[in-house]
Amino acid sequence: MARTSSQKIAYFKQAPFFVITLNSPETLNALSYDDYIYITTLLELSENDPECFFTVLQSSGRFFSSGADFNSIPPNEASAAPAPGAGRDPDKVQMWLENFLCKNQYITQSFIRHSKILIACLNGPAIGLSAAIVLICDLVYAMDIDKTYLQFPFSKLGLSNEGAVSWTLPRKFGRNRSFERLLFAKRIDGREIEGTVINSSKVSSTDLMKGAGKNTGDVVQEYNRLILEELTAKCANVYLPTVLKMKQLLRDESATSQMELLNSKEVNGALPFWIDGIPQGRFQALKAAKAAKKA
Ligand code: CO8
Repeated sequence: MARTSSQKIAYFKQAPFFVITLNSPETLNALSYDDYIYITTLLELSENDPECFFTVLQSSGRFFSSGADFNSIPPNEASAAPAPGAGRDPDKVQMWLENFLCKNQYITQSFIRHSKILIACLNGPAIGLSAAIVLICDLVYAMDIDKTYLQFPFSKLGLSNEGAVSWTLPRKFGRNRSFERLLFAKRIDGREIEGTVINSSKVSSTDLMKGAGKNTGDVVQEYNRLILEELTAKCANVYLPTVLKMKQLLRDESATSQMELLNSKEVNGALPFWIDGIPQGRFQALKAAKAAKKA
């Protein structure tokens, strides 16, 4: 039986940190819309807790997150593209407004508007919407920079930019390089974004691997614990309300509004693809390819 979002995603408070942990390594932490929306409710818990100043995203297994769970995407129906001269089926427009546009925009918006310091601790690669969320984060740490990458396979899936990458990626990675990686769904290796997206930390994966018989699960758990320890040490003597003021200044209102505008343009731009059934078909093909590889 499919696990519920609250079984796949854990959280705890260790003031000043509110920690959210993705816990479905068997799918490389793929997330359905229900899961992403569940995470937004956890962001809200942190937002409303005066003892929490940092919201920390951690994960499990080999990947931080493989993005959208292809098992959660409804299958493609017969080609829904309108006949020449005919309008789109209003039921389908309604359906994909509810199933894609509202949810995707809301999820991204929740991260954009989060006022606590958002931190991603990458135990491995992040893909798709999850990678876009990493780019919204204020601080990003990587367990092993050489095994870390971000990838946005939107073009291959018949999607368009989402998660406000149209704003975040060019600013953090450069305009023309962003074009190349987004248009052709090419990976961005950890080393390429070291110092710009990925912050340095003392926790080293080589040290974590020391000791016989350690599996990935143990190593990632240890990493999650140690990075939180390092952050706790960094917070010593920091007057915590100042960090939230600094976030307001570093991410000023005009930047936030631009991100929101692009979030809105992104989902409106991709809506016709969903109404016409393009991503559904491509996600089905991806799922079938994975099943064939396994057989
Ligand atoms: N969804 C569901 N299951 C997945 C996913 C996924 N996205 N990714 C991996 N898995 C599963 C595999 O099926 C496999 O399961 P099993 O062991 O039962 O066969 C297990 O995780 C391990 O995966 P692989 O064997 O494929 O591991 P590899 O190391 O060979 O490959 C990859 C890792 C490269 C990540 C590969 O699995 C892959 O390409 N996955 C798909 C990634 C992807 O395209 N994600 C979608 C991104 S687009 C996006 O996020 C925007 C979505 C907008 C709509 C949002 C709706 C929620």
